[in-house]
Amino acid sequence: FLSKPNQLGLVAVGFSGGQGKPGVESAPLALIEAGLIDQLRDDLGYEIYHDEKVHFYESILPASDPDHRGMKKPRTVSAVTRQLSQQVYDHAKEGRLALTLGGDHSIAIGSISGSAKAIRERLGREIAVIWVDAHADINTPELSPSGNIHGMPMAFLTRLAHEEKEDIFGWLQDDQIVNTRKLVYIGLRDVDRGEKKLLRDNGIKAFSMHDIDRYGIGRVVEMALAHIGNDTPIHLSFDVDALDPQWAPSTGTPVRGGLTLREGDFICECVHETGNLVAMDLVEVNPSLAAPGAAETIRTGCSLVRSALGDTLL
Ligand code: 6HN
Ligand code: MN
Ligand code: MN
Ligand code: MN
Repeated sequence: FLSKPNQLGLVAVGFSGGQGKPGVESAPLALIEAGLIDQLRDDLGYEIYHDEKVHFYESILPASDPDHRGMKKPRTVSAVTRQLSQQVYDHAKEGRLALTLGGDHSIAIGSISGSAKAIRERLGREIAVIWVDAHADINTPELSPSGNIHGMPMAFLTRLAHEEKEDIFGWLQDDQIVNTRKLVYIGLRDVDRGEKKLLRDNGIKAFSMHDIDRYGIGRVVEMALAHIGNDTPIHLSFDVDALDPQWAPSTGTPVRGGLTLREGDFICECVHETGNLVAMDLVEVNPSLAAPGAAETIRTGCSLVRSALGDTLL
């Protein structure tokens, strides 16, 4: 599905407004300083399209941003993701693989809406989303226990949550929306009550840590890929907290009992092997949390991205 399989469009998103803990905005620079871009260019042979900056979107942030339907910083997250949507769209429409380095997971509202629209226009196809996370991030504003929008992106992206106000995600158009049948989760272990009901009522496919223990990661990935179909463009949205805190301690909402580094890399490798990857997010690395583990978490993040882009296969 990539018309230029060798070209990678990178967007570095220094954004933390989808949750309350500062520090996650510094992850893109930390990943780049750890050598990620050089590795993708020199070791994996990608031609990298990058504007050489981390975006903080200062000039488009609203002056005042009161809560709305319980959401915290709704206009800020909306404005940033709307801009990011265009940035990812611009890469994906050129046939490049679009890599978004976050930032908290609210930014997936931008990256996924952008790739969904570009793939529809370029190929007339719906994308599938593989969401690897300890959390389902599909709370509607009313269901959310926290009001943090990083727990809501899949609700807005599937229209399970909808808001008319243009400046609070009302900008999301039909061609930017994801079909619930094309969404699959891997790694879940901390899903809110309301989210569980949403997943059940809408028949959304989800593989929890329990499923991974039962079937093994190999069969789980096989089943996940079978669910979306073997001829479907894939957007991989990878929250580093899917991994056990042992491998990724520096993240805002760590949950014990997660994936090993190898299981995480394995998921990414299998997605790469399909040849259908069109976009990836790597989010929720927060170097200022559990600071002694920050270097390890950054290394983990780099490893996941490299694996999804074709490293480690012989
Ligand atoms: N993430 N379900 C919780 C909430 O506040 O909605 C946690 C969300 C975590 C989000 O890790 O990207
Ligand atoms: Mn950039
Ligand atoms: Mn997440
Ligand atoms: Mn998470």
